[in-house]
Amino acid sequence: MGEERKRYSEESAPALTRRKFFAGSMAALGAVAAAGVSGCSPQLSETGEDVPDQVDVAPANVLEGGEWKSVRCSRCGGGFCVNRAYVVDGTVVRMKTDDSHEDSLYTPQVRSCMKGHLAHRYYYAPNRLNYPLKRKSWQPGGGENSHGELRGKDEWERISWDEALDLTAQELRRIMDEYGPRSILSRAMGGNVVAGVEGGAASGFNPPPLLTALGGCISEWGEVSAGASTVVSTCRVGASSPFGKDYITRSHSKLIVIWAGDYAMSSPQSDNYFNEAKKNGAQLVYVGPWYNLTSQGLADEYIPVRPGTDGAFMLGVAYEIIQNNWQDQEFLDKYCVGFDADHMPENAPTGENFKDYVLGAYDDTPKTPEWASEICGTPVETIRKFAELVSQTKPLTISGSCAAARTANGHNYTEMLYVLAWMCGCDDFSIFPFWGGATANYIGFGGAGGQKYPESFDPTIGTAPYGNYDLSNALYHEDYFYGPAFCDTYNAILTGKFHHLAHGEQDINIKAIAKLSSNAMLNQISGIMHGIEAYRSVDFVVAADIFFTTDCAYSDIVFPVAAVWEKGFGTLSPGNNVVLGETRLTDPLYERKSDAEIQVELAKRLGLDENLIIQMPERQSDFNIFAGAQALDANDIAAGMKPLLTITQEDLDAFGVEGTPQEGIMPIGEFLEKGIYQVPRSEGDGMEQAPYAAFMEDPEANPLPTATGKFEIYSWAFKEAYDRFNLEAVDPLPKYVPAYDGYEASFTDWEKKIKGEYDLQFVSVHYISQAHSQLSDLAEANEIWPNNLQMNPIDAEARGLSDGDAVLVESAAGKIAVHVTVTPRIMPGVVLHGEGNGADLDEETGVDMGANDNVICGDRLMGIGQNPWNSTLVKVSKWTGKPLEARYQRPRRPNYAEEA
Ligand SMILES: Nc1nc2c(c(=O)[nH]1)N[C@H]1C(S)=C(S)[C@@H](COP(=O)(O)OP(=O)(O)OC[C@H]3O[C@@H](n4cnc5c(=O)[nH]c(N)nc54)[C@H](O)[C@@H]3O)O[C@H]1N2
Ligand SMILES: Nc1nc2c(c(=O)[nH]1)N[C@H]1C(S)=C(S)[C@@H](COP(=O)(O)OP(=O)(O)OC[C@H]3O[C@@H](n4cnc5c(=O)[nH]c(N)nc54)[C@H](O)[C@@H]3O)O[C@H]1N2
Ligand code: SF4
Ligand SMILES: [Mo]
Repeated sequence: MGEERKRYSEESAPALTRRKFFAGSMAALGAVAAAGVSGCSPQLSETGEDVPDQVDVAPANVLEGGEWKSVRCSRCGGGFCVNRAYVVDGTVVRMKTDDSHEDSLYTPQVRSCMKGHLAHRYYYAPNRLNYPLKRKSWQPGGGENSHGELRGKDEWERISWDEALDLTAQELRRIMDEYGPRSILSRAMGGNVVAGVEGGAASGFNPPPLLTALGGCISEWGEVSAGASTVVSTCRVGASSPFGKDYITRSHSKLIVIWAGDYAMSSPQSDNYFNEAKKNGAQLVYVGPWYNLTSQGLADEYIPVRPGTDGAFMLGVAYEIIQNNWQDQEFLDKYCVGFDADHMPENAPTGENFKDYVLGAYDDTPKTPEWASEICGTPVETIRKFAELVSQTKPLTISGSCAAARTANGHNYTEMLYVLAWMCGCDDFSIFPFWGGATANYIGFGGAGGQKYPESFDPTIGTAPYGNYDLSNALYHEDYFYGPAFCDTYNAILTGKFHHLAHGEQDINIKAIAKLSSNAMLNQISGIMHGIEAYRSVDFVVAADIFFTTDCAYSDIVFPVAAVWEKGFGTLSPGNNVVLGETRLTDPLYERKSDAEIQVELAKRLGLDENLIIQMPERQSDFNIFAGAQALDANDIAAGMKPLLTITQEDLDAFGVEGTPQEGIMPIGEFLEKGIYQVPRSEGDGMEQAPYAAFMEDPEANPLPTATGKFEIYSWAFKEAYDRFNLEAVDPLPKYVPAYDGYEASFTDWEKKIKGEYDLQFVSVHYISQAHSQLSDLAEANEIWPNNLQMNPIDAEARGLSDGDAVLVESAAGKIAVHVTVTPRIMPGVVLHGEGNGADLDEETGVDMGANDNVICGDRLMGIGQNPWNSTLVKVSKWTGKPLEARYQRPRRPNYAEEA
């Protein structure tokens, strides 16, 4: 047995006895062992006492007795990738990725990354939740009974499903009757919830149907992935998340500027397209504080810019362009409003124009490269050279990510990125974390499952038919966004006051927190220390998850959830020009139940009509989504969208579902085997995406959906939209404002450059070995890519730190302990760490030994309710506490006796 294997099995051992690990599939193991799959001689005794510690070690050439099934990974949202699982009697023993065809630019293989390949390790990890749990000191009834102060410290006990469901139903009913729907908080943030909870009962911001059926609840609003960018984009561009041109068009760009995003880490498939452009001779420039994987792999030039100062950098570039008259004046005159005095929109109450702002007419501060350099840290010469390059090279692609908008002043990065593009005559700009290019519109998103959600009964909590999510135009509606913003929630719980989107401060009285079929909220939203205090103050906290996450650790009742592989018929998801599908691979192991089942069981106990939760078996509604999928047929583009799948009566009978046979592009059997449908592309195939083509052709006849119908450099609509939040004053022009907790704030004396206590800027990134909190406990991923704090040698030396040292990182919000990597790849004055680690608070010292970024990134309410993660100031010193292990060396497990 090799070293690595030994370590894995040792690590797995304490959580569950290995006898229990595969208790649900002993038959499968028998088959595996008999087939001689076990390359590592597992000892399977008659009694099953000592089963193989892992069965997925078989060399490919001895795989027998099972079949390859296509699954799909959407864990990180950074791609939707093809995974293939070798399944022996319901047990996945090995994984590979898309090998259904030759790889090419036009029909790329949709390969999964390391995290996708580790899906079986993840789903079979010994620290999965298997049984319902109760926190020992908690009793229903509220007040003293709850012993809320012990959340996160208490012991756990394994309880029966009946007990867990009865207790939860009883407590939710009591709180609803005593305090009403505004006392129950449903926590969800949409976004990546899609990664895990498909086929379940609810997703997105929508509260779980159970709570709506019970009478309603409070839910949160705000921004996660997109930072402060959506409202800017809607008002200035006319699209909430502008996508640029498609990847084939982009492969012919001469200059590609990648702003912030790290596609190699967070959207691996995008790298393909950029590589292709490079082969065609494109020059690639990367802009950001970290010489990250994408810049290492692709960039011809790396431009360092401090976090939160991109707006200043771009204003310096704009100044240089204007001074040299390099701007594309024709583009600006024809398609934009507000660039100069001659092209102002009709409604421009301040009367100021962009050009004069840049030249310093309104504030006596010309935005020269020298002015910018002092703020953004980029050498003046680099700013000048970049100005010439970006304005003089066509075709130009500007591919931004919202990481730089996940800042306190993130709107300014976003708006300046657009203005810079327009000054350069560029209509291929995007600002979205993934895909580095347009998602194609030649794929349908699957039919409706057929489940309907209950109406909200209580008019005081919003008028949306269900839930509250309507961000489609990124202009918030007060009726939908009636609860606190993410960064206001803990404050709301602790003070009884919250900031209502439209009506300012209001009263609130949260007594219960429910995390059902939703995200890892306590772990993933800013301000965990504040959050823990808030969680400890309420009567009841319930969480349902597949792992024992931070939310579970601070709950009273925990439900073990069946993962995507273990439930329903399967799942279907659209990717970048592909549709991916998978079917259920295994039955739920142990006592796990699906999210929907849990809510149905609770509904029964609450005397609610279970039809309010689901109207048909999950298997049927999942299948309906497959049956309703549509796509463009590459052989018959003129026909438009067609049903994707051919389904026969025999198929319906074999799957045990109801439906009508239909003619589609490919047989369902073939689709499920390959796991993928792609529209094959070719050069000049007429399927190119150019989001503004009609507008570019004739801007008067085809206006944009902005207030003026044009790209808005001056945008009064933007100012008005921001004003509605009542959190931050903005200008109709893209004026630079230093970020709260940004670079400027790290000084007590800016003129003399005297630093304050928190002297380093902290950046929180999406790390390669983790999908947010998922996989952060998995050794296989984290040993390859340790999630260390990145620090420049200049800063390390000043603090007496060496590579590999353990350090203490402190902000005004909290403290974490973590190991440091000393590297010139990060700018001096900036430190960077991967988000998502499970918090692991040492109660004595108040230090999070799990190194969760949200312990140090505080819950500051600003802008449009974005989490301003990348505007955080910290200080770093050598760790002097007890020896520090990395997060994955201490997988999270509830402490309870195995036997109920
Ligand atoms: N500091 C910092 N924090 C951040 C960010 C950052 O940059 N810095 N990024 C933010 C961004 S952009 C995002 S999108 C969010 C993502 O935040 P989340 O979406 O909360 O992230 P995940 O950790 O992927 O959470 C998925 C949760 O669902 C669970 N799960 C998986 N399958 C199922 C299922 O079938 N049922 C149930 N009930 N649970 C399931 C997983 O175990 C996990 O707890 O994080 C945000 N948080
Ligand atoms: N491996 C992995 N991939 C993921 C995810 C994951 O959890 N793990 N999550 C997915 C999700 S939900 C999202 S939203 C996306 C996010 O994907 P991205 O938007 O790419 O987000 P990050 O990785 O946080 O940041 C990318 C880069 O932005 C830089 N950056 C940070 N702040 C600034 C700034 O102020 N200015 C500039 N110029 N650069 C800055 C960082 O140095 C980093 O290299 O990733 C998706 N893909
Ligand atoms: S983790 Fe993200 S990039 Fe990796 S396989 Fe899954 S969806 Fe694809
Ligand atoms: Mo995200």
